[in-house]
Amino acid sequence: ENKIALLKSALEKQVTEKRFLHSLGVAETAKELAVRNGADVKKAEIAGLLHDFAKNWPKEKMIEIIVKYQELPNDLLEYNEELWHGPVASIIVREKLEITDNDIIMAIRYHTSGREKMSLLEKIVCLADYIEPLRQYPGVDEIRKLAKLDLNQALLTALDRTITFLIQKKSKIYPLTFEARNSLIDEIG
Ligand code: DGI
Ligand code: FE
Ligand code: FE
Ligand code: FE
Repeated sequence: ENKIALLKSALEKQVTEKRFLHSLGVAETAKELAVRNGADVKKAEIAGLLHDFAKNWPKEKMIEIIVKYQELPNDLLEYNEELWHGPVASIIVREKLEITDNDIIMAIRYHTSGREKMSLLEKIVCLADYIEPLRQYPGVDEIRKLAKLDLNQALLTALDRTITFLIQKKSKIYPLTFEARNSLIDEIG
């Protein structure tokens, strides 16, 4: 409805065309996953739509927000800058777009890193980001298939892929990503 339309036009001004189309895909996919897994469909749509709101921001502007808001861990700055835009967006949507729902804010905040004991909405947004229709990488179709069967298994496979990819690149890995993975394995049992 109207609120979503307003959020879409706000997003369109912040990100590239490509990133905007990706965000629309994540919103749609998050809605589908919410229906299938019994989550709040409206919250999934809003979090999916806004998850990459700060993706195209300059590095300096992101650092400013991370330093200013103590609720964001400063240790983020010691890791890949790809990890910064979710935490930054989680602050900006609250301050500038009046998103007050904490489930939405946390799903945006942790969409890249994941974390221990992720909420259902956090899992949905994180997974939707991996499998929205415009995403292409080796193995994406397997994760899309798994997502129709088992949210936790699909997300575990997606995190495995990211961790493997980071190891191959000799990159550092943010500890929350390991915690997300360990925690999913415990949940799957
Ligand atoms: O913003 P998107 O491109 O849609 O996707 P994203 O927010 O999941 O960010 C993806 C990139 O972040 C991904 O290609 C891997 C990179 N990255 C760098 N360090 C880490 C990391 N991802 C995780 N999960 N953990 C890291 O430590
Ligand atoms: Fe992202
Ligand atoms: Fe801080
Ligand atoms: Fe994304």
